[in-house]
Amino acid sequence: RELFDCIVIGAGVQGSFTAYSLAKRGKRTLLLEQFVLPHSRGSSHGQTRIIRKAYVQEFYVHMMEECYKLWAEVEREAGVQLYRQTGLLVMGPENSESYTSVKNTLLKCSAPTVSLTRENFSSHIPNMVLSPGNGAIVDLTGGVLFADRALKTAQDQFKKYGGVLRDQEKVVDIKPGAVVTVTTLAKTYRARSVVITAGPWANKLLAPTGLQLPLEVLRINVCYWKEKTPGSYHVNNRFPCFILTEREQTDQQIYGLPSNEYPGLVKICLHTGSPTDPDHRDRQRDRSDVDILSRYVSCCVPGLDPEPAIVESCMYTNTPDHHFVLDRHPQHSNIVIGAGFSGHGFKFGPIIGKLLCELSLGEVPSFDLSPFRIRRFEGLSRSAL
Ligand code: PYC
Repeated sequence: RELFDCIVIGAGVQGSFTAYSLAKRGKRTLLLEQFVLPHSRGSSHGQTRIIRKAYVQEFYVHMMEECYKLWAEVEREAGVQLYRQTGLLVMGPENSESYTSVKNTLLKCSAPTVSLTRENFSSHIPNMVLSPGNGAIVDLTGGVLFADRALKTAQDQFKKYGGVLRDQEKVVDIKPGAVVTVTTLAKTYRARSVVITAGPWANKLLAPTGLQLPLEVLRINVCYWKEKTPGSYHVNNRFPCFILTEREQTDQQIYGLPSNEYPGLVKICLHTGSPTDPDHRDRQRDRSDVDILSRYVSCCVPGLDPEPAIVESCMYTNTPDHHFVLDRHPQHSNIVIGAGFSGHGFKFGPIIGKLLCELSLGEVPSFDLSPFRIRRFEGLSRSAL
């Protein structure tokens, strides 16, 4: 039976970019996906995502500095546009930790920004209201990633580099060893290393390897709101992406993107949801976030109808600290795990792919991965989370 250098399990954005990085480096790589591609059953579907440098932690800003270059490299290589710069408007209570930390980190990292005042806010952002007591700063590097197109591009480039992509092949067993054996519902494969990038299914796949991570899977309501005047929030009208760092003294964030995928509809969502099982996502029907969003839209985005026109769903896989897991398996160093992207991983796809590729080849990773180690969860019991 053929021996692969690496098998990547899960063809979402992180797995697809990992497989792409491996194949680009000439490694014999198999990318496995449980569903028929493309699909909307995981966390990588939809036409758009936000890309930004605006973060509290400097390490994310530094990763994004490299990642913008990698996105541009993929765009050049494939001859497609994946990123559109719109700016990212960051708003939050002026003296709150959440807002001031993002602002200070942007300034400390010399990211290009424009600070807005209450006086000039509406001349820059005509169709939004800055809540009383809130500050506003624009991360000029922020913008929209064309998500579906990015995912397909990573997979197409992977195949161009000689990679093998098999969809509709659910993995049912992983046997660790110097050569790892991966069994799907269709076949058994062997590889020198395995990368698990299975999103909400990570713990189900890790079970046979004796590891469980403290991951919480949430179902997210992805809400689209109708413009009262067509085009007023369109990307061509220079409406930016935005993030509200906290809402009414809760740590809940709200984010929005200019209208793009559905003509006349703007995506505005709460950056959280309700616990779910990824195999039965649609049994979770909590819509309390929609009420919170309706109130926000009616007061702060007055050019939109305050009832969502479309509600789709997606999933987040959260770690307790909302930082990613990018590490080797503690007992089996040739099994590498990329998990827990906690609803903010898409924009990092190309750099995460590069790092997971380096880990799977036994190399020293090109970024300090200490914030992303599995060891940080020691002492946390999974049931307590
Ligand atoms: O990381 O910017 C982000 C984001 C926005 C919505 C979900 N994630």
